[in-house]
Amino acid sequence: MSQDAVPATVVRLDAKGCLVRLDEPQEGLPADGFELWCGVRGRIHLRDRRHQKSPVAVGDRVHVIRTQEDRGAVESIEPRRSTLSRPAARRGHVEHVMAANVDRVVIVSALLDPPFNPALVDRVLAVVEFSHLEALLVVNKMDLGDEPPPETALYEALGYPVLCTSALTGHGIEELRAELVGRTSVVTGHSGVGKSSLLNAVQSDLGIAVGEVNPVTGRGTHTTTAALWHRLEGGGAVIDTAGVREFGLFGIPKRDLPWLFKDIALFAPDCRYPDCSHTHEPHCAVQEALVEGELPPFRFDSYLKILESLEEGA
Ligand SMILES: Nc1nc2c(ncn2[C@@H]2O[C@H](COP(=O)(O)OP(=O)(O)OP(=O)(O)O)[C@@H](O)[C@H]2O)c(=O)[nH]1
Ligand SMILES: [Mg+2]
Ligand SMILES: [Zn+2]
Repeated sequence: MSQDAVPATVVRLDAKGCLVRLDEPQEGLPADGFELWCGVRGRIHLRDRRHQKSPVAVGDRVHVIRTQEDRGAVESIEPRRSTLSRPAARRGHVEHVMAANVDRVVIVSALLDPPFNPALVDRVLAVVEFSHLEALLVVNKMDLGDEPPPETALYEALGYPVLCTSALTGHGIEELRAELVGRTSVVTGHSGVGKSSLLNAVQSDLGIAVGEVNPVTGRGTHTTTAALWHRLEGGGAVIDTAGVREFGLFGIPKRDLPWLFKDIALFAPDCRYPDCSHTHEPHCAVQEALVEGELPPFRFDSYLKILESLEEGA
């Protein structure tokens, strides 16, 4: 590493390169000396190019040098302590690291508009477990009804905290702020559930663009198009991401899946076959739990859908 390389965090990526936030300000740069657009040095580019969508990810800790007045270069990337990944669009074998060095994944749903979708929550939870991250479930738009969706009681029973919010009325925002400050979180969920609106409510100077929900399709309009890292007052950071249609699972072997569903993992040790897939085998404790009403059908449905989508031995 060259002598004058300075530490920074990657805050956004685009075709031109990456925008970093320097730990210490330097004269003549935007955002009071903190922001610098950087290219990525050739040898970093060559690193694992076949398997990674981009050599750097939002949230990466890097060292950069200033190559011009308003331009720099990423010299090195520190090892990541964690990642949230999904398969790259149209190239399923390539890893798209949505966020690096995060502690927690905030899974945002809406009570309505768009409707609550436990299948998406279950997919993200499986990735959270696989990646050894923490989860926080947020049900936003609580101003549109009285009761949270019934599934949330089950998630709480499994040990996943659930927070009900309204970015519109401010309900639950103080609690959300308390959950975010002091850690690094990445926020995910369908388009239009209010991810960006919630972050604006938590910290008014973020000024993130928000968009309408399409009244015909009931879906969001994909307003946030790329992941963006924001520093929080009081410490910590949050990465807002583009709304997902479906959350793909990257690098999860089929045989691991039952263990990523905390409730299925509870019954699975009592199955006759240690490699039971819980789909057709005799003496399957998971199937028995389903019949006895001890395992909610929606969770088993989510498990089956994911299992079908995972390639054998992938
Ligand atoms: N009624 C109600 N509407 C909300 C609430 N939060 C956000 N909205 C509205 O929902 C729409 C989508 O909000 P966004 O914050 O852009 O949603 P997003 O999840 O960031 O969407 P993408 O960036 O497309 O992924 C906007 O019209 C918001 O005003 C809420 O708590 N209640
Ligand atoms: Mg958004
Ligand atoms: Zn079984």
